[in-house]
Amino acid sequence: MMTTETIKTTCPYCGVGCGVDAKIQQGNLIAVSGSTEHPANQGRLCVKGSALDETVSHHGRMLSPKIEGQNVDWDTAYSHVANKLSDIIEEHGPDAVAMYVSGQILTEDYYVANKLMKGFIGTANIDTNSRLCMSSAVAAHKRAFGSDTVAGCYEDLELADLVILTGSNLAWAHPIVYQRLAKAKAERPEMKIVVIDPRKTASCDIADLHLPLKPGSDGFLFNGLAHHLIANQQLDHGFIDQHCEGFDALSESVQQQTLAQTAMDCDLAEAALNTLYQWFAEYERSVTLFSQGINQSSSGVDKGNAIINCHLISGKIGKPGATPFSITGQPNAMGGREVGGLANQLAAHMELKNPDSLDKVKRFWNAPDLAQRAGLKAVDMFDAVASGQIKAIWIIATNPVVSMPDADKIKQALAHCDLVIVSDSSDSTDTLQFANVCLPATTWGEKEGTVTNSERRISRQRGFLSAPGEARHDWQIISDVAQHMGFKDAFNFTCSADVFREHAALSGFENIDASGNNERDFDISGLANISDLEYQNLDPIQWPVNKSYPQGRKRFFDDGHFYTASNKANLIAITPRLPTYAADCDQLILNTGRIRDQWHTMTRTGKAHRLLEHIATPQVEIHPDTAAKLAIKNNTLVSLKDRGIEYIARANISDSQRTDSLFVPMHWSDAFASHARANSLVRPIQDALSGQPEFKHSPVTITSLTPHWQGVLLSAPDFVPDTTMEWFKTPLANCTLWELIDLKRSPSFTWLTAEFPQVDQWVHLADSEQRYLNAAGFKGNQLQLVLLSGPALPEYDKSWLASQIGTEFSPDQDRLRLLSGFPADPSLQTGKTICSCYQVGEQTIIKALQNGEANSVENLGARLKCGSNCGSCIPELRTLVNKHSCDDLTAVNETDNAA
Ligand SMILES: Nc1nc2c(c(=O)[nH]1)N[C@H]1C(S)=C(S)[C@@H](COP(=O)(O)OP(=O)(O)OC[C@H]3O[C@@H](n4cnc5c(=O)[nH]c(N)nc54)[C@H](O)[C@@H]3O)O[C@H]1N2
Ligand SMILES: Nc1nc2c(c(=O)[nH]1)N[C@H]1C(S)=C(S)[C@@H](COP(=O)(O)OP(=O)(O)OC[C@H]3O[C@@H](n4cnc5c(=O)[nH]c(N)nc54)[C@H](O)[C@@H]3O)O[C@H]1N2
Ligand code: SF4
Ligand SMILES: [Mo]
Repeated sequence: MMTTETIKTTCPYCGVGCGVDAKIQQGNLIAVSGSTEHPANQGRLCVKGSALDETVSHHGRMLSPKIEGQNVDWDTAYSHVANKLSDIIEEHGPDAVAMYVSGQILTEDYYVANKLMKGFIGTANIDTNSRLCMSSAVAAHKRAFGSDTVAGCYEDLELADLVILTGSNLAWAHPIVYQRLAKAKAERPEMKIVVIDPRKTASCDIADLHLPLKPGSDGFLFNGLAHHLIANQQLDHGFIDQHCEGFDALSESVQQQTLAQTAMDCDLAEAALNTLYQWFAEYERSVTLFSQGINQSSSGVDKGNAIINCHLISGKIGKPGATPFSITGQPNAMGGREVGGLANQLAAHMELKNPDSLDKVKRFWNAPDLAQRAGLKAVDMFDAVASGQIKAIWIIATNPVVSMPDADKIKQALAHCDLVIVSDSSDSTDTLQFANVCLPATTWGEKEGTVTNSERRISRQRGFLSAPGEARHDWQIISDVAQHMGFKDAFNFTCSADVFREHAALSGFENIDASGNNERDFDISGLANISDLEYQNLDPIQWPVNKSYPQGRKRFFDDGHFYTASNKANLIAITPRLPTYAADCDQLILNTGRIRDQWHTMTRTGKAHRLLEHIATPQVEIHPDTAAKLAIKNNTLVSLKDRGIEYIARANISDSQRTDSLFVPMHWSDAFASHARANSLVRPIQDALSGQPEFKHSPVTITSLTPHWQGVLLSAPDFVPDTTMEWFKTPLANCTLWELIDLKRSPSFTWLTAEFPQVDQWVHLADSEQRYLNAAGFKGNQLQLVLLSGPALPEYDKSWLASQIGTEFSPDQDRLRLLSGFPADPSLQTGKTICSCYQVGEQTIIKALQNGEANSVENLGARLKCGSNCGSCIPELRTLVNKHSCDDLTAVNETDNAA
């Protein structure tokens, strides 16, 4: 019998940091499930976590180091990189090189990268994609608390009487924290949940109140709340007096921000806003959770402080169920902050601008050329690449050609850079197209190390799969290059545990203030001496871990001690302002963000077919009134434009949108669509304090496109669309689905046959004007491809048609049926997939509801299994239940009785 081993590891996607039990048989990952004992998820996994086993194949992996496209061995690659970097440094100084890293590498990788750049190369030109993600929250924390501290923990959301989600679509972006919240709400329905988001998102499913505020107006809203608390004397005077500074200035600054004024500023109904304010004043236990709707803004830091102010003046911090909560996005956004991965940080929560910190780190690292001042932040860093000031950039575990604002400019910058080094696990990202040197990295399941989640909990990622080809661990690659550059001793690490111990030791190094307290919040010195075995077995633990908190600490600031010079928190008087660009008359506001089943630039989730079922092509969400005004119909093609750059996707008409804005997913890259990199449109506006880009607010125009011809092609053989065509590509299990669009002409049957020389039998239908072309191609009797096309996008049953590819059709079978796009038996139609885990389609669900076989999310789950695994689709199931349930529940009752 084959033995199965279970390895405990951590999910590589979002900042929830769920524990994953990986089941291994003969060196292969055969299944994943949620670890029941992991405090973050207690056994649950969302749809992305549940599909991890589908993403680990070696297909599409980078297998060998490459210089200018040629495979080389590691030694050659190391020498090449080390020599080139050393030459550039010698000629142009250390600031001519840069590193751009990611909240998706492990703490050990991150630590080594930061040490090499800041300590040994001697430049702080190392920044990270966390600049795009958390830097506003970091800056707000530091201004208020004197340290970058997330005060609370997930349990606080469950304990709270009021949870405000602002700028967070928790249901899709942090599904397991959302499920914990939904469960708490189900158990205590009197608990209040408020969503503040210009869009009505899936998170509104459990909300008592949704405030669709004017985009970017959160600063007004939270200053209005501060005004309300002050005007109504709903303050914690004791806490303000003993533990806060700046109350008078804050009071003064919010004086004019009355309810009536705020309702106008935010374009909200006064009564709704007042409800929120009264709840916040009334409930001691209030949590305000914020994410990218706050951070990714030209006033992101101020918005963060406006939120924190309200918690401080009402004493709602450091207590069970009471905290401001900046939730982290990436699996190791928090770890990156610990090691000081941002260009304006040092290491272990020390500051580049503090001479005492510089002295400590220099001595600890024995660093000859420690950087003395902040480096360039992401947007400025790529500008410096474009201008030639930076001559070499090493990009690790991030895909800036897709994820940076003004992304076409990033392409140009990289194209002109002398030396672009890219460490990635995938072999074909948009960024790799610009690499002079490609370094194959191991990834989830292969590497060993730690990540820290949103509640400061450090968990182990464990390796259980062998590295594909020549791939190596990031910490190893960086250390090897450092050694080749001559920094032998400082990078003499033999395993990730070595790196971790050094990182832990630095966190405790001279970490004491005049009164004997920790000078810095981040201190895991309690782990500095762990053995390799203890590291291997390390259980999830919340920092700090030191003499005072050997088992970790749930909440900070419960003692009123802050990390400022006075040990008091700073109340920050801000001047709220709207985003930099207001849309003028023919423009709309472009908002961008996440969808449920995709992760960032899709290099990993794009490999899991079931994750492409939910939303397979890029969509522009648009309000029905806006669409009507512009004569845009649902699911037709639209073009978004700004600065002469065009983006093409399909319209998704939805009243969840405001009339002044559009929403597009951030995920699509040149690998999945011809013109759907959202960031080509996004203007590179940054918050002046944090440098975080304003991804949620760019002006665009939208027009409807009328294609001459559109088709769907399901093809097992490879296919490359003509350059004249627009296209969307979706890999399916047994073939690739292409949506093809030609704005000017209709391709002919001759074109099709030339594209697929391997096909030896065709059935096809075309009209005399060549506007329609439906065809199926066979090799022998095996179906290779089906094309359905015409002036409009053809209707067809995707699941059924895809299931036919690769099957045998003898000539006397109904091959023409394929050209209709639908099965002969209508009961075989399932519609768009709603539940990705069990592949349950919309039509199946609607049928069950209309027939009275189910009338709730729960009995849909009992009947069809949908929603009963990861639960990510429950908000959508509830929408279908509300829309399609029938009054006749006989069938439901019969099922219940039978069960
Ligand atoms: N499925 C999935 N989950 C993910 C990720 C992923 O790629 N896919 N990525 C992870 C990462 S790195 C991150 S950072 C997180 C991000 O998690 P979230 O921040 O929750 O996700 P977003 O969709 O970027 O943005 C959240 C919401 O902000 C709203 N918003 C826009 N403008 C404003 C505004 O002015 N005010 C307010 N209040 N709201 C506004 C948007 O409409 C959107 O619904 O998700 C993490 N989880
Ligand atoms: N318009 C818009 N743009 C955005 C956002 C938005 O909301 N709107 N959000 C921003 C935010 S919050 C974020 S966090 C960024 C995310 O943007 P990116 O960081 O660019 O996105 P990923 O696709 O996660 O890129 C990770 C890369 O690392 C590779 N990789 C995976 N594992 C490893 C590993 O172990 N080692 C190495 N070396 N490589 C590995 C993957 O193949 C992939 O190419 O996008 C930002 N951009
Ligand atoms: S919520 Fe989902 S994506 Fe996030 S860590 Fe948990 S399983 Fe992974
Ligand atoms: Mo992020």
